[in-house]
Amino acid sequence: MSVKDNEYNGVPLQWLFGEEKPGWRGYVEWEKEPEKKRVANEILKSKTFSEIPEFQFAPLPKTNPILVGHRWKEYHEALGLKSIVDFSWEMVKKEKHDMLHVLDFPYNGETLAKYILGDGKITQNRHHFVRNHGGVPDIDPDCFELEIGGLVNIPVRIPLRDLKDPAKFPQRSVTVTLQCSGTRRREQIEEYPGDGDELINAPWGEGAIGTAVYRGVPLKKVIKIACGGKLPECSHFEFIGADTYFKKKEVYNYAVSVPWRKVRNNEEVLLAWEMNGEPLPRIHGAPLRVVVAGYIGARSCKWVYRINGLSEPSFGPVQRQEYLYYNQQVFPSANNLTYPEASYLPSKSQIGKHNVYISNGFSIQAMPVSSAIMSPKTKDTIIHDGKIEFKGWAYSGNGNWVERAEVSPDGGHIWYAVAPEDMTEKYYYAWRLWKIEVPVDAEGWLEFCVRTWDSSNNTEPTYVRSAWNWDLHVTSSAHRIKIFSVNRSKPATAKRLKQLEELNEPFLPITKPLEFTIQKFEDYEAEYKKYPREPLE
Ligand SMILES: Nc1nc2c(c(=O)[nH]1)N[C@H]1C(S)=C(S)[C@@H](COP(=O)(O)O)O[C@H]1N2
Ligand SMILES: [Mo]
Repeated sequence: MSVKDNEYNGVPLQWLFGEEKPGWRGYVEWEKEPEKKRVANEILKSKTFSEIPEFQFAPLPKTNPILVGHRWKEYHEALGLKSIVDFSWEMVKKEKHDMLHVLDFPYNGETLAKYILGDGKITQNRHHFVRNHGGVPDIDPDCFELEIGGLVNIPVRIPLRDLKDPAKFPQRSVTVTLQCSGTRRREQIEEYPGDGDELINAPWGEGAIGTAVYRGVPLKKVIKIACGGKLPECSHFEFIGADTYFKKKEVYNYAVSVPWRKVRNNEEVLLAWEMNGEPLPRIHGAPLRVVVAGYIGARSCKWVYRINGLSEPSFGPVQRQEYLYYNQQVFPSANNLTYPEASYLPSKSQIGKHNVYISNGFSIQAMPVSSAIMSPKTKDTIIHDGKIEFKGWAYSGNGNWVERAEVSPDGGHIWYAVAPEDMTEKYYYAWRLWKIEVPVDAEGWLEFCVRTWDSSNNTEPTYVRSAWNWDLHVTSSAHRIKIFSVNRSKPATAKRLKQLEELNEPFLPITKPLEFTIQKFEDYEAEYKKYPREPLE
């Protein structure tokens, strides 16, 4: 083999991995082209790439983008696909506004707290979070067709205009919260760095969640009307995206699957081309994406161009090797077994991250109940009059709706429930935004947390560690913040603030020492006489 820049055995890379079909830029077919895949893997394995930056033991940089995706850019460049990298960033600039860029490529961006709260129950498209594992393909909707095959009665190709024709397929709009299962992963990283495989690209805070009204056709109807139904042995539907996915220096198309039981529910699995009444943005999967209501975001495949009926879950690494929920500590019964004799049964696996097998994790499909405080922010100083207002989101997956959100002023013993009128309306598949004023007496650093109850009476674990897992997914423990309370309803505090104002001395930041003497000597002496420091004898 000879690999030179832009050439493999003398063949230009653009011939090997160039435009697949007219109007389909940035899409390379890997799953149906084993030879192409083999060549790409050979090229990738022959090269060295930038190290992944270490940020887990150190705090995350305060830059925006927080992280720069050198490695994924280099993977694309090695295959002559740099134009995908450039196009993807162009789409960020064109379709997104004022995001927290967690990683520039593959692009991962969080919605800022001010928009989660300010946009209301529906997040504006330009503010909605984005989670990409690769580049953004550039597919002309007029050239687009969806292929459906595998275990269905009639394999078909459906042009987008037919799919969008209401005379052919009935349409539906559904209000759906998409949440990345990595949301709030940062809390796990900060406390227990070094675990998890996938988090290097997405050290999410609380903003990897958003709600939109998607319009499209239920997948169930398409299978029934166009394919004449599924075959009896078909139990999963696989979705394949046009983007390129890299795993351990091998290429794939993004592939995931959901069970037929899920698809059977018309409003739960939609093939969507519209988001909040506008054409689906490219960065969110145009021309066509899957929206799986109530499941982790990862199943809502963007740029979907092929759907396969299968007798078991997809073999795509996203489905089989990632988005798994591992044991925290497991039975040490297999300590004396060595690889490859070690049993892969979870009950025989060993303690420690380094001993884990992929087979130890179960696949995360439905989202659990979770919530976050979006205002105030941790480490804020709040000057108040005996009450502090908190605002945030609360969501539960699997068609469970949010019944109640509660804020605790003492780390999780006492809970104040949000009044029903202070929550946005209930939806089966969407969050509720909430606000509450909590009475606060004490001053100084206080810890507050939120938890939510859903319609199945599920609630959240109290501490991060209670639900910590090796893959750092589903951080669903009560979200905690520390704030510095300054209670102006206390006469002494009101007086001190007034005094500072008169002296033109700023109170913030609280780390700044006061300039003036805090007690007059005469007052101190009078107090001292009343309550002497020393014993009488
Ligand atoms: N084709 C494809 N689909 C994808 C992804 C991807 O990288 N490629 N990311 C998934 C993940 S992990 C999430 S959380 C959601 C995010 O959807 P959004 O970017 O529209 O918010 O898309 C999912 N669908
Ligand atoms: Mo995700």
